[in-house]
Amino acid sequence: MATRRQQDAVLEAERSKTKPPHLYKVLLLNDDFTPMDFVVQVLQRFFAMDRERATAVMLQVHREGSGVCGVFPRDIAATKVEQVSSFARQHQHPLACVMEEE
Ligand code: TYC
Repeated sequence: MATRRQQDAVLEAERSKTKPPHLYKVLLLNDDFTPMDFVVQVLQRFFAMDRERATAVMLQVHREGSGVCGVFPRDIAATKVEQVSSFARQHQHPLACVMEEE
């Protein structure tokens, strides 16, 4: 039976091994062809933004060339990129979505 002190030592060793996950920004890139409305829909559907926030992010991408949709652990960021890219392809828009380590 481990003592309380031994249990604490094990917990401390476990705790110090736990590293925070690497985080990745998911970005949309501007292009001249994807309709503004479609980009707003994408931000609402895949990044759970309300219409106002989605419009602000879309306009930032339109004016500055790129914009952050969110920050996620690697697997979730990669899934968002795949979902957005596939949705854009299905609708035959050239909308580009990429991830970048923070
Ligand atoms: N520039 C596009 C237009 O004028 C709109 C747009 C915004 C496209 C954001 C892509 O990620 C994008 N229709």
